[in-house]
Amino acid sequence: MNTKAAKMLMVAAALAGAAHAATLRLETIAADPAAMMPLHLASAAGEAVAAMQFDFVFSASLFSVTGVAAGPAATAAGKEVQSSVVVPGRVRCLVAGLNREAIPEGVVVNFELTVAPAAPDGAFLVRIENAILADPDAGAVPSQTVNGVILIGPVHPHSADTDVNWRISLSELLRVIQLFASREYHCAEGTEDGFAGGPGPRDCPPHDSDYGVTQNWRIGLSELLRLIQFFNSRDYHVDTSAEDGFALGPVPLE
Ligand SMILES: [Ca+2]
Ligand SMILES: [Ca+2]
Repeated sequence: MNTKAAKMLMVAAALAGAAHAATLRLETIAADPAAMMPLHLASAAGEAVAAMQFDFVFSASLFSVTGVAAGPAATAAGKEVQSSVVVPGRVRCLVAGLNREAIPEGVVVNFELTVAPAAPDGAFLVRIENAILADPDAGAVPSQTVNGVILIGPVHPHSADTDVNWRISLSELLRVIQLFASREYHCAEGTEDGFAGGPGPRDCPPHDSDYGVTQNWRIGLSELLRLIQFFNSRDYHVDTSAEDGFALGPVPLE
């Protein structure tokens, strides 16, 4: 390897390391008509986070935040949460304390949300923006964020999306190809998606890749091709007007 290539590799390694020092992650939760959205902190080994500031962003026409409370991870480190509404749909939060304690991994903040009475059924994005994380010496800790999704009404993530990240991964696609190849499938508690190949009980809602007029406890070729579209499009979202209940593209804010 020449020196230039080695240098580039070192820079790439440093960037890769820095990009994942800490993660702030929201969840996919159902709201009917209120819900608690937890914000999780996960840190790379040895990376201490002593304080943080961020904006919690959501659609002001769909939701209101009725409470912002410190989670167990913040409380364990003696931190308090202060919040203020910057504009409707944007709550700025500060998690800090008069100490140098590192916040352990876990739930840092719980957001109490209420759904507006006129909100339509669907799945809608909530996210963290402008995150600033600090170590005990007030040095910046690089962070990444994972969006949350709030489900309103009888909607759900696609059966194939077993890790519920609103993307169909290769392994999730391969799982459905397995069901496709086994000709028919049935309900099976305890499996990754609640189904198994072959004949058996059909006492659960069918797989989302088996839908519409071709809902027959078999994954057909056109049904499989639909999932391959989702796999190729990076992400998918709920679309209550679509035949299978889903569409290509990211989860909308409203
Ligand atoms: Ca997934
Ligand atoms: Ca079918």
